[in-house]
Amino acid sequence: MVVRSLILALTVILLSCSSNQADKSKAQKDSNVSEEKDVAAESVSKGSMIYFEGGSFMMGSEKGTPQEKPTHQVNVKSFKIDKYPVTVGEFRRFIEATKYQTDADRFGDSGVFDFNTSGWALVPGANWQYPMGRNAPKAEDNYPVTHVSWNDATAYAAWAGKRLPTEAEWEYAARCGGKSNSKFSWGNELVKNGKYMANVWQGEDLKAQQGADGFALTSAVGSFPETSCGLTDMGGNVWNWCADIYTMYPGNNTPFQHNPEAKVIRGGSFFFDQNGENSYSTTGRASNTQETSLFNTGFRCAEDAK
Ligand SMILES: [Ca+2]
Repeated sequence: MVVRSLILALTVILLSCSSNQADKSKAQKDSNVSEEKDVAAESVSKGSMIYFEGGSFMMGSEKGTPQEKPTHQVNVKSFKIDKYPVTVGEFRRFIEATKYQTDADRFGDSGVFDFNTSGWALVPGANWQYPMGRNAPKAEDNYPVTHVSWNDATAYAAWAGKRLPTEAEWEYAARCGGKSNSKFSWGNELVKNGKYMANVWQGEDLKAQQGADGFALTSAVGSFPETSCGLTDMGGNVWNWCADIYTMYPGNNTPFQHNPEAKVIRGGSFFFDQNGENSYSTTGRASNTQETSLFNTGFRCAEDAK
């Protein structure tokens, strides 16, 4: 709860910083993206996508957090989704081709959890290249890009000729075409034969010692075993933005403040979450406002199957 409150507080701060600049910058960004779209078609590999035949499945869970209820039937059309989260190296090509300015760069800071003060901080200069701020090392190219807002992720996807997955597509993929009822995308156990299956937070609180899974922060994409459908990082490492506005499922009457700027995030991350294991399950769900960028949130892309 503490962390959620801090995230919300952070979101408010980010929103209050946005003011009128947002519209101006958005227009500028849209212009950049459309001008450079032709470049993208040739320079971005589409080789690392996994195809899923469309179908219907029961989305959600009766065993998870209240917002995962109720299970309900959903139909998805055939689609492809990135095998890996978008990497720092891939995002760099987008920035270099389009001169796109991320929301974090526009604000001049981004959300990092300060482990010394045990609080979220808007760190000046933190961005996709410097996930822990300018006084810390640059991110390596094969790591998932972070400090990208939903706006940034959507702009990248458009440039790449792709789009963000819907929340239903993300879960359908995590459940291997809707067929798996395992808690996690890789199975039911977090640790198999003494090895962690994902980069997640160890322990019950923020003070817990980290590193048993090999990583205190993000990990290079694909560092952990693939799911049976060939996807990686579908739980832990970084949250994945989805296309949808966050809302309760049909039939869920939990009091809820609708906010069209609150977008779905899926998959959990390396960082502590109040929902623990449920944050990186196949059905776990959360949200952030679309201008929010954090050190533990990235994305992957999808596209319609031709
Ligand atoms: Ca870890």
